[in-house]
Amino acid sequence: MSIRKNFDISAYLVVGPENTKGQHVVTIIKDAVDAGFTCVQIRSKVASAYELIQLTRQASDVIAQAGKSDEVALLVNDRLDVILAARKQGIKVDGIHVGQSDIPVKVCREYLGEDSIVGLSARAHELFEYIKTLDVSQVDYFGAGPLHETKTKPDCGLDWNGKVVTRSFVDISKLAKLSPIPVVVGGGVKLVDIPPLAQTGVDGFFVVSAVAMADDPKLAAANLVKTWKLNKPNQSIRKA
Ligand code: 3NM
Repeated sequence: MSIRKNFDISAYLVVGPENTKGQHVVTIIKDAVDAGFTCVQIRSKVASAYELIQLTRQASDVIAQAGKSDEVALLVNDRLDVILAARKQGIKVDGIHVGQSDIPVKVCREYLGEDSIVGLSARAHELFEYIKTLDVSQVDYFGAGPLHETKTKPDCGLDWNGKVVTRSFVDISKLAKLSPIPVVVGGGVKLVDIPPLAQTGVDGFFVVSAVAMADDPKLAAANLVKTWKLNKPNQSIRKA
Protein backbone atom coordinates (compact mmCIF):
# COMPACT_ATOMS: atom_id res chain seq x y z
CA MET A 1 0.00 0.00 0.00
CA SER A 2 1.25 3.51 -0.76
CA ILE A 3 2.45 5.41 2.28
CA ARG A 4 0.40 8.38 1.01
CA LYS A 5 -2.77 6.68 2.22
CA ASN A 6 -1.43 6.15 5.70
CA PHE A 7 1.27 8.59 6.64
CA ASP A 8 1.81 10.16 10.01
CA ILE A 9 3.10 13.72 10.45
CA SER A 10 2.88 13.76 14.24
CA ALA A 11 6.66 13.91 14.82
CA TYR A 12 8.32 15.43 11.81
CA LEU A 13 12.07 16.09 11.44
CA VAL A 14 13.35 18.60 8.89
CA VAL A 15 17.13 18.47 8.42
CA GLY A 16 20.03 19.29 6.13
CA PRO A 17 23.81 19.50 6.42
CA GLU A 18 23.66 23.15 7.50
CA ASN A 19 21.55 22.29 10.55
CA THR A 20 23.73 19.90 12.51
CA LYS A 21 26.48 20.57 14.99
CA GLY A 22 29.05 18.66 12.98
CA GLN A 23 27.13 15.40 13.11
CA HIS A 24 26.27 13.60 9.91
CA VAL A 25 22.72 14.31 8.77
CA VAL A 26 22.03 10.61 8.43
CA THR A 27 23.11 9.94 12.03
CA ILE A 28 20.55 12.53 13.15
CA ILE A 29 17.88 10.93 10.96
CA LYS A 30 18.67 7.50 12.40
CA ASP A 31 18.45 8.86 15.95
CA ALA A 32 15.09 10.51 15.23
CA VAL A 33 13.61 7.45 13.51
CA ASP A 34 14.82 5.15 16.31
CA ALA A 35 13.26 7.56 18.81
CA GLY A 36 9.88 7.34 17.10
CA PHE A 37 9.79 10.24 14.63
CA THR A 38 7.23 9.51 11.96
CA CYS A 39 8.29 11.73 9.05
CA VAL A 40 11.63 12.99 7.70
CA GLN A 41 12.20 15.86 5.30
CA ILE A 42 15.62 16.53 3.82
CA ARG A 43 15.95 20.26 3.34
CA SER A 44 19.10 22.06 2.25
CA LYS A 45 19.66 25.38 0.56
CA VAL A 46 23.42 24.69 0.22
CA ALA A 47 23.88 21.03 -0.75
CA SER A 48 24.40 20.12 -4.40
CA ALA A 49 21.98 17.86 -6.25
CA TYR A 50 24.56 15.09 -6.03
CA GLU A 51 24.87 15.48 -2.25
CA LEU A 52 21.11 15.58 -1.85
CA ILE A 53 20.68 12.37 -3.83
CA GLN A 54 23.34 10.67 -1.67
CA LEU A 55 21.66 11.93 1.50
CA THR A 56 18.30 10.72 0.25
CA ARG A 57 19.75 7.29 -0.46
CA GLN A 58 21.32 7.05 2.98
CA ALA A 59 18.18 8.29 4.71
CA SER A 60 16.05 5.81 2.82
CA ASP A 61 18.46 3.01 3.81
CA VAL A 62 18.40 4.02 7.47
CA ILE A 63 14.58 4.01 7.49
CA ALA A 64 14.57 0.60 5.78
CA GLN A 65 17.11 -0.79 8.28
CA ALA A 66 14.82 0.31 11.09
CA GLY A 67 12.05 -1.69 9.38
CA LYS A 68 9.97 1.48 8.97
CA SER A 69 9.79 2.06 5.21
CA ASP A 70 6.02 1.60 5.27
CA GLU A 71 5.43 3.95 8.18
CA VAL A 72 8.06 6.72 8.18
CA ALA A 73 7.67 9.00 5.17
CA LEU A 74 10.81 10.38 3.54
CA LEU A 75 10.32 13.71 1.77
CA VAL A 76 12.63 16.20 0.09
CA ASN A 77 12.12 19.95 0.30
CA ASP A 78 11.55 21.76 -2.96
CA ARG A 79 13.90 19.70 -5.18
CA LEU A 80 11.64 17.87 -7.60
CA ASP A 81 14.71 17.19 -9.76
CA VAL A 82 16.48 15.45 -6.87
CA ILE A 83 13.47 13.26 -6.15
CA LEU A 84 13.10 12.24 -9.78
CA ALA A 85 16.82 11.47 -10.07
CA ALA A 86 16.80 9.52 -6.79
CA ARG A 87 13.81 7.47 -7.90
CA LYS A 88 15.53 6.76 -11.22
CA GLN A 89 18.32 5.25 -9.14
CA GLY A 90 15.86 3.04 -7.29
CA ILE A 91 15.80 5.07 -4.06
CA LYS A 92 12.49 5.06 -2.18
CA VAL A 93 11.46 8.70 -1.68
CA ASP A 94 7.85 9.25 -0.68
CA GLY A 95 7.28 12.81 -1.78
CA ILE A 96 8.00 16.50 -1.71
CA HIS A 97 7.44 19.51 0.51
CA VAL A 98 7.08 22.84 -1.26
CA GLY A 99 6.49 26.44 -0.34
CA GLN A 100 4.23 28.75 -2.26
CA SER A 101 7.10 30.22 -4.24
CA ASP A 102 8.47 26.78 -5.19
CA ILE A 103 7.35 24.45 -7.96
CA PRO A 104 3.53 24.41 -8.07
CA VAL A 105 1.79 21.54 -6.32
CA LYS A 106 0.04 20.55 -9.54
CA VAL A 107 3.34 20.09 -11.34
CA CYS A 108 4.78 18.10 -8.42
CA ARG A 109 1.76 15.83 -8.47
CA GLU A 110 2.01 15.36 -12.22
CA TYR A 111 5.66 14.31 -12.06
CA LEU A 112 5.57 12.32 -8.83
CA GLY A 113 2.27 10.51 -9.31
CA GLU A 114 -0.76 9.72 -7.20
CA ASP A 115 1.12 7.59 -4.67
CA SER A 116 3.39 10.44 -3.58
CA ILE A 117 2.96 12.82 -0.68
CA VAL A 118 2.88 16.53 -1.52
CA GLY A 119 3.08 18.91 1.44
CA LEU A 120 2.71 22.67 1.22
CA SER A 121 3.84 25.48 3.49
CA ALA A 122 1.02 27.89 4.13
CA ARG A 123 2.18 31.49 4.16
CA ALA A 124 1.68 32.86 7.64
CA HIS A 125 -0.03 36.14 6.84
CA GLU A 126 -2.43 34.64 4.32
CA LEU A 127 -3.11 31.39 6.04
CA PHE A 128 -6.80 31.61 6.77
CA GLU A 129 -7.94 33.05 3.45
CA TYR A 130 -5.70 30.63 1.67
CA ILE A 131 -7.09 27.60 3.44
CA LYS A 132 -10.62 28.66 2.53
CA THR A 133 -9.89 29.21 -1.15
CA LEU A 134 -7.21 26.68 -2.15
CA ASP A 135 -8.12 23.52 -4.02
CA VAL A 136 -6.57 21.09 -1.56
CA SER A 137 -7.28 17.97 -3.55
CA GLN A 138 -3.65 17.68 -4.62
CA VAL A 139 -2.12 18.57 -1.25
CA ASP A 140 -1.66 16.03 1.55
CA TYR A 141 -0.89 18.34 4.46
CA PHE A 142 -0.10 21.94 5.39
CA GLY A 143 3.09 23.01 7.09
CA ALA A 144 2.35 26.13 9.13
CA GLY A 145 4.49 28.42 11.19
CA PRO A 146 6.48 29.87 12.67
CA LEU A 147 5.45 29.39 16.25
CA HIS A 148 8.46 31.49 17.30
CA GLU A 149 11.13 33.41 15.43
CA THR A 150 13.90 31.03 14.47
CA LYS A 151 17.48 31.38 13.33
CA THR A 152 17.05 28.26 11.22
CA LYS A 153 14.83 30.12 8.77
CA PRO A 154 14.96 33.83 9.58
CA ASP A 155 12.74 34.79 6.64
CA CYS A 156 9.82 32.56 7.62
CA GLY A 157 6.59 34.30 8.53
CA LEU A 158 7.61 37.66 7.08
CA ASP A 159 4.70 39.93 6.32
CA TRP A 160 4.62 42.57 3.59
CA ASN A 161 6.50 44.97 5.88
CA GLY A 162 9.30 42.51 6.53
CA LYS A 163 8.15 41.83 10.08
CA VAL A 164 8.10 38.26 11.38
CA VAL A 165 4.56 37.21 12.25
CA THR A 166 4.46 34.26 14.60
CA ARG A 167 1.39 32.12 15.16
CA SER A 168 -0.40 32.10 18.49
CA PHE A 169 -1.83 28.91 19.92
CA VAL A 170 -5.28 30.46 19.43
CA ASP A 171 -4.58 30.95 15.72
CA ILE A 172 -3.21 27.44 15.45
CA SER A 173 -6.34 25.99 17.07
CA LYS A 174 -8.48 27.90 14.54
CA LEU A 175 -6.32 26.64 11.74
CA ALA A 176 -6.62 23.04 12.92
CA LYS A 177 -10.42 23.38 12.92
CA LEU A 178 -10.62 25.12 9.54
CA SER A 179 -8.18 23.01 7.57
CA PRO A 180 -9.65 20.21 5.50
CA ILE A 181 -6.26 18.47 5.47
CA PRO A 182 -3.75 17.61 8.23
CA VAL A 183 -1.64 20.44 9.65
CA VAL A 184 1.89 20.27 11.04
CA VAL A 185 3.30 23.26 12.92
CA GLY A 186 6.92 24.29 13.41
CA GLY A 187 9.34 27.16 13.60
CA GLY A 188 11.20 27.53 16.87
CA VAL A 189 9.36 24.60 18.44
CA LYS A 190 11.00 23.31 21.62
CA LEU A 191 10.01 20.65 24.13
CA VAL A 192 8.04 23.14 26.28
CA ASP A 193 5.84 23.99 23.28
CA ILE A 194 4.72 20.43 22.70
CA PRO A 195 1.91 20.20 25.31
CA PRO A 196 0.11 23.42 24.23
CA LEU A 197 0.69 22.59 20.57
CA ALA A 198 -0.77 19.10 20.97
CA GLN A 199 -3.81 20.63 22.61
CA THR A 200 -4.54 22.91 19.63
CA GLY A 201 -5.75 19.92 17.64
CA VAL A 202 -3.06 20.02 14.94
CA ASP A 203 -1.77 16.76 13.58
CA GLY A 204 1.89 17.17 14.40
CA PHE A 205 4.95 19.29 15.09
CA PHE A 206 8.02 19.82 12.95
CA VAL A 207 11.47 20.66 14.25
CA VAL A 208 14.95 21.25 12.94
CA SER A 209 17.18 22.47 15.76
CA ALA A 210 15.34 20.92 18.72
CA VAL A 211 16.72 17.61 17.45
CA ALA A 212 19.52 18.37 14.98
CA MET A 213 21.31 20.88 17.22
CA ALA A 214 20.70 19.05 20.48
CA ASP A 215 23.65 17.72 22.47
CA ASP A 216 21.99 14.32 22.41
CA PRO A 217 19.69 14.23 19.36
CA LYS A 218 18.29 10.78 20.13
CA LEU A 219 17.32 11.72 23.68
CA ALA A 220 15.88 15.04 22.50
CA ALA A 221 13.84 13.26 19.81
CA ALA A 222 12.59 10.64 22.27
CA ASN A 223 11.48 13.34 24.72
CA LEU A 224 9.59 15.22 22.01
CA VAL A 225 7.80 12.06 20.86
CA LYS A 226 6.99 10.99 24.41
CA THR A 227 5.62 14.42 25.31
CA TRP A 228 3.49 14.62 22.17
CA LYS A 229 1.99 11.19 22.83
CA LEU A 230 1.33 12.02 26.47
CA ASN A 231 -0.58 15.13 25.46
CA LYS A 232 -2.37 13.60 22.51
CA PRO A 233 -3.15 10.03 23.46
CA ASN A 234 -5.05 7.88 20.94
CA GLN A 235 -4.28 10.21 18.05
CA SER A 236 -5.73 8.74 14.92
CA ILE A 237 -4.09 9.64 11.66
CA ARG A 238 -6.20 12.18 9.83
CA LYS A 239 -6.30 11.52 6.11
CA ALA A 240 -6.02 14.22 3.48
N1 3NM B 1 9.76 26.34 7.97
P1 3NM B 1 13.67 25.21 13.91
S1 3NM B 1 10.19 27.45 10.17
C1 3NM B 1 11.76 24.86 7.66
O1 3NM B 1 7.54 28.65 9.50
C2 3NM B 1 10.98 25.83 8.42
O2 3NM B 1 7.39 27.73 7.56
C3 3NM B 1 9.24 27.20 8.83
O3 3NM B 1 13.53 25.31 12.34
C4 3NM B 1 7.96 27.92 8.61
O4 3NM B 1 12.92 24.03 14.37
C5 3NM B 1 11.35 26.38 9.62
O5 3NM B 1 15.16 25.03 14.11
C6 3NM B 1 12.60 26.08 10.36
O6 3NM B 1 13.19 26.51 14.46
C7 3NM B 1 12.33 25.53 11.71
